[in-house]
Amino acid sequence: MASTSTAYKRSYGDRAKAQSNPAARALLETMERKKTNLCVSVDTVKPADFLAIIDAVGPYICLIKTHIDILEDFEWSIIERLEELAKKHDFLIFEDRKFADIGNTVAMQYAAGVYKIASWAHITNAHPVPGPSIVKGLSSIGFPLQRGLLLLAEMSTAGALTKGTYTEEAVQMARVHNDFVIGFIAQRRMNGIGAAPGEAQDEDFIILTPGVGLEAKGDAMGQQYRTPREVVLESGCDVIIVGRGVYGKDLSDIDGIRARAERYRGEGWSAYLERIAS
Ligand code: 6AU
Repeated sequence: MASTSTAYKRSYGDRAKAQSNPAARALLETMERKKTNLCVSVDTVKPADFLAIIDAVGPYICLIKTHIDILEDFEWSIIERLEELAKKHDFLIFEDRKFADIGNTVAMQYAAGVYKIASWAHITNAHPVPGPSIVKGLSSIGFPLQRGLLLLAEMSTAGALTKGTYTEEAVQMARVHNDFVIGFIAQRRMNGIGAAPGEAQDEDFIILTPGVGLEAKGDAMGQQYRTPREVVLESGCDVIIVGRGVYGKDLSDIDGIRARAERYRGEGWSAYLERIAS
């Protein structure tokens, strides 16, 4: 059913105050402070490109999104450099790991292995497909470290199975664990979905939305793009996640990358201003 919560019409800074999870609060505060709802997804293979792009887009973003397992020649110094850049430019780190296994396994994948994700990523995400045990497993590691989790309630790709009761049950799962689950990867506002009338009136999940592009409508592999305005103003999402729209085809064109980050930041922020003014 439709949401009665109007949290999404309030300012990010105002919403930060009501968040109990430290990662959620820090994200919303960063958005307010830096006046940006842009998250750049740096899906590059070479560590040098990865770090150069992050340094270039840093001033325009609230969050950097990584796929750490894409990097060639991974070494721990990349994480140290990433953390230095996060401090220098004042942004948070989101590892897009998309955990999808039983609680016991994901707890180990999150804490240990090559990447030790929980030790550096403020936010990570998981598919709700295994049921609540995945949240319990990840929370056993991440909650004590003040991390936050996003559930993938909807995907951006054509033909995605994340719809109907699947999406509804993802929201119910988050509601039960809302100390650790801070929001969703989704294409629209999720507050109130599946709740009984009168319930969940004040809930305020943060919605991070991929599938954002100003030039293309999609790619050759099922990705679908909407504009920042459609996503933030019309669908009530909070953070726009942009990958190729920002880093483009020529990873050495740092000026172009910086200019595109600035453009997406402007588009996302003006859509947000229009939303809270309405
Ligand atoms: O802007 P793009 O298309 O270059 O990149 C979009 C990024 C990629 C995807 O792995 C990710 O967003 N993504 C996700 C996430 C963030 O979980 C979910 C989804 O439904 N679609 C999607 O593209 O790094």
